[in-house]
Amino acid sequence: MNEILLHPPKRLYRAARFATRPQPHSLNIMGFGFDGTACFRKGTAIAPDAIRLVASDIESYSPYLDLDLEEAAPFYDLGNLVVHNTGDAHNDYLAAHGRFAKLTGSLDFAADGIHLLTLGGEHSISYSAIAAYLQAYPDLLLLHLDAHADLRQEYQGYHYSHASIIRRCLDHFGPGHQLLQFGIRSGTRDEYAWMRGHKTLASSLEAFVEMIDGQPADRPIYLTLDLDYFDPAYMPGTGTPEPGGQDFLSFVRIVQALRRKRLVGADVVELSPPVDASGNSDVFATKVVRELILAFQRKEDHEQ
Ligand SMILES: [Mn+2]
Repeated sequence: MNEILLHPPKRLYRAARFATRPQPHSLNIMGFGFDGTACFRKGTAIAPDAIRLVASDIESYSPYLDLDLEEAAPFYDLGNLVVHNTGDAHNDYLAAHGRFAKLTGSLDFAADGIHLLTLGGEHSISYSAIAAYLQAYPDLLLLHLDAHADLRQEYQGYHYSHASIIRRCLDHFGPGHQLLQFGIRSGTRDEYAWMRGHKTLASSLEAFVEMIDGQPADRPIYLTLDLDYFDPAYMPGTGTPEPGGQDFLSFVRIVQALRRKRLVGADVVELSPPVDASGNSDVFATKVVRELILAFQRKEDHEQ
């Protein structure tokens, strides 16, 4: 009997079509609600369905991009990867990662034009998709928006921890791969020394957007977005909030720059709906996801 890899969502993402495996030359949304290594405040496991629920109620039109989900190129909702949170975080993650690999293993991400937008879950889930993209694209640019450097070798005994996700991705880096980070405002002295040494951390929004603008138009870009990139004043519903963060309009600037480039994959992680009982964080995160879905609609040179 074939193992069940995905559960259909209770409700489809607004305007999306249902599919049971990633569709070529299209954007595919998939929930990955693993939160086993979360150390402080859990709850990200239910974020994918919380975002789908809010997406039904907010505007489908983005005034920032002048695009509407209802008029966008067809995109798909694959539902949620089967995840068990038994308390044995290491093996739970490896099992879920194995299901992701089974789901995507036969696909050629580059040749088939597989565009994945993964909704976490805690940040460790990003590893599954990023490792696949690094393998598919030897010149991938990895953009990392986060409050935390996530460069630890391991954290609290976990090799695949939310606090070591970028380190795990670096394990797969080849000579053509590149990491650029923005929003980081928390880490160890060693992590900061590494970022300075490798010049991965942009010093300002303007510098970060310039770095995107300066990329070749056909270079594949993957964006991993930990929602604690945003200031907790706007986005309190995350496990590890950090003051001094960015606002929504900073993200709009980044998305506008990305639309002129070649975004091939992305993930949005660390929304924890139970942490913010007002529900405002769910709405904020869903607006972020809307902009990101629309960012996959590439802006051609002839468009103003
Ligand atoms: Mn973080």
